[in-house]
Amino acid sequence: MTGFTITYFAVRGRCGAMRIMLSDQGQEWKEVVVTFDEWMKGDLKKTCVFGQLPKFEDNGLILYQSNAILRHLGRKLGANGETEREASLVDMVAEGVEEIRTKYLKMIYQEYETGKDAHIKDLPNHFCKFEAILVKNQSGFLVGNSISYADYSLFEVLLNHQVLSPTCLDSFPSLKKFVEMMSARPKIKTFLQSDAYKKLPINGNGKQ
Ligand SMILES: N[C@@H](CCC(=O)N[C@@H](CS)C(=O)NCC(=O)O)C(=O)O
Repeated sequence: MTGFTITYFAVRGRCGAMRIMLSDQGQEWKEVVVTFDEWMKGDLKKTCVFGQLPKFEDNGLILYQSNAILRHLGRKLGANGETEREASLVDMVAEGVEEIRTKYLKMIYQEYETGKDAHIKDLPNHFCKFEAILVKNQSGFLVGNSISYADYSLFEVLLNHQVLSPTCLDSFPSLKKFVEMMSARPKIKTFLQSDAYKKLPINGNGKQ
């Protein structure tokens, strides 16, 4: 077994994509769950490089920043494009995914009541870019012919958006197919049906 440990709150949040990725890649990992009360004591926060979680440990290497963790796993597990050129493209599309995630999280945590409708209305402006990437690439993945950390990241963002707005992918057949394809990967299917996944809320404030 590898020595992966995720330290995080009892939510999917910023660990959603990495857990899906680890599952699909057949990896095992340990979870250290931090309660709100524990976090508020401040001792753990002080030890975190950026004062936030998740914290990820890989055999003595300690990482913060969820996207750096995804990239680390991409490189380590061979889900980072098949060439240096593809790796750069994977980083590019992953940054595009991060723009949607950041916007989503801002809406969820800061303006759910006032900003939800506008967020949903604006989704096509973002989704059309990923639809075009998938149409152009043809393999079903965002870059090249193999799965990358960017695919897991996009998949997780789309799953969350389907909860927010169940019809949000209706005008995007390739994105819809992408979600179906990712959901049908046997290890992802098992993980999404597991209690470990289902018991966790998507976000820390109960909004989704
Ligand atoms: N850019 C960071 C953001 C991490 C982040 O926002 N962490 C939140 C939980 S999702 C946190 O630790 N909140 C508690 C705090 O800031 O005190 C990442 O991607 O890992």
